[in-house]
Amino acid sequence: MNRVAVEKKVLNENQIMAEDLRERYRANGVFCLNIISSPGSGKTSLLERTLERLPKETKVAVLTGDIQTENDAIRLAKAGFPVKQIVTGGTCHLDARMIDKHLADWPLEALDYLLVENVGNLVCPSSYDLGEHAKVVVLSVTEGEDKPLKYPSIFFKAELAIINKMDLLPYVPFDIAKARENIQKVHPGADIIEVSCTTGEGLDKWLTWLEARREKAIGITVQ
Ligand SMILES: Nc1nc2c(ncn2[C@@H]2O[C@H](COP(=O)(O)OP(=O)(O)O)[C@@H](O)[C@H]2O)c(=O)[nH]1
Ligand SMILES: [Mg+2]
Repeated sequence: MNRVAVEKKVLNENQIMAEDLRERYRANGVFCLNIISSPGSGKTSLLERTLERLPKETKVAVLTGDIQTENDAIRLAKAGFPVKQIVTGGTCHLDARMIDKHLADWPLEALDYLLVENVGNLVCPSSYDLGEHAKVVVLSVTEGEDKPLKYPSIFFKAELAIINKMDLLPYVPFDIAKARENIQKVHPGADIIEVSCTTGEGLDKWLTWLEARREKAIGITVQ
């Protein structure tokens, strides 16, 4: 079998599992987000700030993927919500089977939100459906405003682009207008929110987006 055929087979198998997960999320009223970025853009930081800000009664759980180490799960568990690390052991993305396996002992009916931090990579994770309601891409101002043009697939597939590390904008040659323009070029109409996980700037907007998107997906008003 050649490489293309194998890749197609793997992606088809993933799609079947992703549809199964999607149906289970629907049946249990779970809203699932798949958060993708390069290593170091601030996915874990965004999740840390999100968990700190969500009301304690929110039924949220986090799955965080990495090639090695449990570091991110240790950071995220501090907020007191259920967190599991998925160590891929070399694989550059999460797939639907990994999600299914790590959800095995979590009762989905007890969850409102399932937030998934993908492995740091702008290429591979974009090809793997995890049954999520939406993908979110994080781009930080230290990465260059050209990245949406270089990695169009993930910027096209993500409903929301978060531009992080806005506190560093005065110190780096990052053209924010151009970054917005480049995101819109590959994904006309994409939502864009500028944040700093360090200063907290923009995080209210992100949390408002998160709640509204869940309401849209689940069809109920979150209190
Ligand atoms: N200055 C600044 N640093 C940030 C911000 N968000 C994250 N960082 C730092 O960037 C590094 C990588 O963040 P992390 O959340 O681990 O990124 P991940 O690899 O995408 O999960 C850490 O040292 C964070 O403290 C931000 O908004 N501003
Ligand atoms: Mg991380």
